[in-house]
Amino acid sequence: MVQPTVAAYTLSRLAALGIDKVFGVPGDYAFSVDDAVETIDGLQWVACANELNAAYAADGYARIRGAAILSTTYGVGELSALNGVMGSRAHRLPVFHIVGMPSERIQQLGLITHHNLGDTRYDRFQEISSAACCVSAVLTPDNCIDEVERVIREALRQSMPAYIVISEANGLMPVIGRPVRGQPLPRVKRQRSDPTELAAAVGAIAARIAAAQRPVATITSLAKHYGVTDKAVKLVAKANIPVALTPNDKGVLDESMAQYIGLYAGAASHPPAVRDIVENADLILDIGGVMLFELNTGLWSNVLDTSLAVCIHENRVKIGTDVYLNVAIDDVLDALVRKVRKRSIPEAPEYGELELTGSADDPTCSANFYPRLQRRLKAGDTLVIETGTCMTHLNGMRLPAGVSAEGQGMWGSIGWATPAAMGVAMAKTSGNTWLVTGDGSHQMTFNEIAVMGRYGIKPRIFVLNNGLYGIEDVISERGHAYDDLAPVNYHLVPEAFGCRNWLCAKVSTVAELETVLVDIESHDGAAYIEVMIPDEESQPLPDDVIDRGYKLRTPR
Ligand SMILES: Cc1ncc(C[n+]2csc(CCOP(=O)(O)OP(=O)(O)O)c2C)c(N)n1
Ligand SMILES: [Mg+2]
Repeated sequence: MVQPTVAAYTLSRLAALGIDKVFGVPGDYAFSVDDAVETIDGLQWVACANELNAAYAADGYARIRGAAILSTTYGVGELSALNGVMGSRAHRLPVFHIVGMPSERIQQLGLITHHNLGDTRYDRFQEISSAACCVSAVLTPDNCIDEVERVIREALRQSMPAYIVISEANGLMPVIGRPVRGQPLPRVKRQRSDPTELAAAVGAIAARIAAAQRPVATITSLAKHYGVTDKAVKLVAKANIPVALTPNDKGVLDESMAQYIGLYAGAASHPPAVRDIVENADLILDIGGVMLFELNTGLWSNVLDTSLAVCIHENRVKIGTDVYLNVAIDDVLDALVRKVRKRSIPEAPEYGELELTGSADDPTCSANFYPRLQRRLKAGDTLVIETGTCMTHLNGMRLPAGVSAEGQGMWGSIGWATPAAMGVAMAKTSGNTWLVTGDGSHQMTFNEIAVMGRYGIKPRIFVLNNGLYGIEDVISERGHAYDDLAPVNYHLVPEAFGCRNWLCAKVSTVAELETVLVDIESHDGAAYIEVMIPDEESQPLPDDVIDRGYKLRTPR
């Protein structure tokens, strides 16, 4: 058998996980990788508009498929991708970032090359790029097979990005040793448990569940990215424990499930009764590890007694001051599903569809847009939510049965959602991808629309045009010129970017919005709708909230 090259082997080993796209921008140092993609069956290159977009797209893809490949070139390429990869780290997504670098021959000869700082130090970007990853490796023909196994194992074990460096010369050389075949991701066991710790942890959790009078559970996006949402859902459904999600975890479960009660975010919970249920619970079963950052807790207004929490992390369980180590989350959940008994479930607070407001001639605004959007989402669809005003509306909105959502609340890098929606749409095998984004976020990365058009994907995109960095205007007091945006005619963008058969429209009234929502249903192609939102909607928060949350009086 002919041995594959280092580049081809690495890619095919990653493809064996079930990855079928490489998001990237080519570069001369990365040609061995770029060329190899074309030789691997089932792997398609997606030529992104820039490396940051490619990283965001890979992030979106990994949310659906469980892992993704990102390919950039040395220095200029990898550094442009860094914000996106760091976001994948914050949101616990295994994105394999493969970077091409100058050949070892150039390095050994001490030659000076481009994309460097005019000296002969070649490894300085490795320190920077690897900071966004949990594992990294510089591949050679001799170490390739072992290192690729180590990198995959660790990225999956920690559910975080990995940084893989392949030089132009080494990328073209055959690997030495016996190639590993690999398994599709759902069949990979990410962590193994210590049996004694596992039995002790499961026994302790089961006892806490059995003793609780008012338990509540939460399932986080880590559970989803670890591929164990089904097990977590089975557990809370079997034990009949009410489940709340925090904003950062929006979309991880089917919100039509009987046990779902709504969004918990301290004083910003929705419906508001969720706050009482969570804060009066005598057991908080935290599956995945909730993040208590300010945007997830209504500006730290949460009042949670963490001694009542049972936290099931990917490889440890924390119950009050007891910590159980080396207990894999899938093993813990499987064992608990077998052990728990059904209990009666308290009545859930009222949490249904948003009220339909507005009549035909009314100008479009948030109050009449979101209820109409909610009624159009169907089972199997994914809603991609950008950071900004729309996130506050969409997080509180109950998703219809079978609809999932993706957001980036924790890292919150605006511009993420547009390329991420592309990655989501490319990863999904059925159902529609809906994107809701503010104009300020969208203008950062909207050149990815051209890439969507080129590859023929069919997202349904809503750009909310208020001419403002609205949410910043709200939290910084209104009227600062730095929050104003250029007056872009967004609905003309797909045409300019060469997208064919896209349904494009600008809607300013409720009647126009309703017409376009109907038209989208029967249109076999992408849709791109610019929805005008009055800037007066963005009213500043009370001064004391601004001060407490964002200015001088943040908590010490
Ligand atoms: C990369 C990045 N730069 C800046 C910010 C700060 N920021 C957060 S939200 C926001 C404004 C979003 O405006 P837009 O997308 O128009 O949404 P709106 O609130 O107006 O609906 C800004 C600038 C950020 N989160 N990420
Ligand atoms: Mg805006």
